[in-house]
Amino acid sequence: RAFSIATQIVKNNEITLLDHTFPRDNWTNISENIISKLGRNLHISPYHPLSHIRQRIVNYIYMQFHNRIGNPIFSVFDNISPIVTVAQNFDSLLVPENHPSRKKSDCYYINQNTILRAHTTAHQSELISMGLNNFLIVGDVYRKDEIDSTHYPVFHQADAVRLCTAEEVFQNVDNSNELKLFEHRGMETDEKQGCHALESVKIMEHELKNTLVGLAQTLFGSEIQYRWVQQYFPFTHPSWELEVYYNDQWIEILGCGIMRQEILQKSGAGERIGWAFGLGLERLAMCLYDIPNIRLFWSNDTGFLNQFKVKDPNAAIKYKPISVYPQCKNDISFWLPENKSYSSNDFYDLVRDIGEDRVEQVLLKDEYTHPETKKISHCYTIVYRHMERTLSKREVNNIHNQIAKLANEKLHVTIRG
Ligand code: FA5
Ligand code: MG
Repeated sequence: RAFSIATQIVKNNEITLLDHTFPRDNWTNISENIISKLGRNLHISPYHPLSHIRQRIVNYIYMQFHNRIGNPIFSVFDNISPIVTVAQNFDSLLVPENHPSRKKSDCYYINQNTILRAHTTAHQSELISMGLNNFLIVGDVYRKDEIDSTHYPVFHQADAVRLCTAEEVFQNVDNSNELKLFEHRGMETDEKQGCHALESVKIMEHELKNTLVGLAQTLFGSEIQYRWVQQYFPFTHPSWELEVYYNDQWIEILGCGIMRQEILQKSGAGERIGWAFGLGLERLAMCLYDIPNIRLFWSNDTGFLNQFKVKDPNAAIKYKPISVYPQCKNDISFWLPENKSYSSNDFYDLVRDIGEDRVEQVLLKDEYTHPETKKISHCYTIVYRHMERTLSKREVNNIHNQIAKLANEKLHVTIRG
């Protein structure tokens, strides 16, 4: 699997992340551990549970919003660098200068002007400035936070923005000419911003909430219990959080609201009204797959990853806890017999026979045909792990050698090297 590992080169007063070099200053507070997470891109790694969730959200939004000939109207951005300016992450979203979310103790600063985004909302105003009206942003976000089974300093979010003209907002209303998006000299209330006409806000709120309840039902089933909770965000008003009842508790899955008109105005879309939401992928995945600890998403352990190795992102998967004892991987390569049939399944059977439950996984790693002799070679990785104890290197080697010996005798393969 190819993923690029971020490199840190500490030279004088510089820091290099994802191939870009930044000056350090007294705001720099990014740690080695965080740096090692840059570029992992779990949300677009094939078969990763977070990637399945991303795909399900994208599919849902594509299905809900399409044009007359059925093409999706949302653009999806899932590969924007998490390195953003402080202006993108906060100022563009009207977060006040003294807001606690800006604190050094809450964010990872690269320097005073540059930060690892704390939410994918950081990109919304620049994408609006580019002329986009309907888009999704999915990516990794970074926050200094407690570390327990549901918190991790890196997690993943999906943000959506939808901007509508008056014609779009009132398209299903008869005699809609009297209805307006905006109101002059209006007052801000709990229900709306001063500049907005209540009728346009209510229609947008309705579409937003319907979309999100539909998403929750698509993921969790149509019987899922949910509730809306009033919330405050500097960049939306009114604002809400959606909570779902799962495993005997209410879980906050997302924040959303009617976008502050000032953001649209500054980004050249002042004639439209917009809604936005932001949700956490880990939280959804932990509920859907019964994943007990958020750290597992970062596991390279095939015992974890292989449980999600399905093509269909909608597949119902329930995670089965893997043994806590360490894995030991050992490769075996052999030439297949020339005049006899061979099937990998026979080999798997033989491995199971000898290794019993000390083998967790066997993977066909490589297949190769010799250009001249046309002989075929297979290479397998055997993953050893006992459920109740740590296997010694010697014990693993004994099993491995016996597998090689019996594969040669019974399957007529020729062990290489
Ligand atoms: C935000 O980040 C807003 N940007 C969301 C938003 C976007 C609101 C657009 C309005 C319009 P919040 O900090 O609540 O809000 O995080 C959003 C979601 O991310 C949460 O509902 C939760 O699902 C997830 N989340 C937040 N913190 C964590 C964490 N430490 N670990 C895992 N998931 C988290
Ligand atoms: Mg929240």
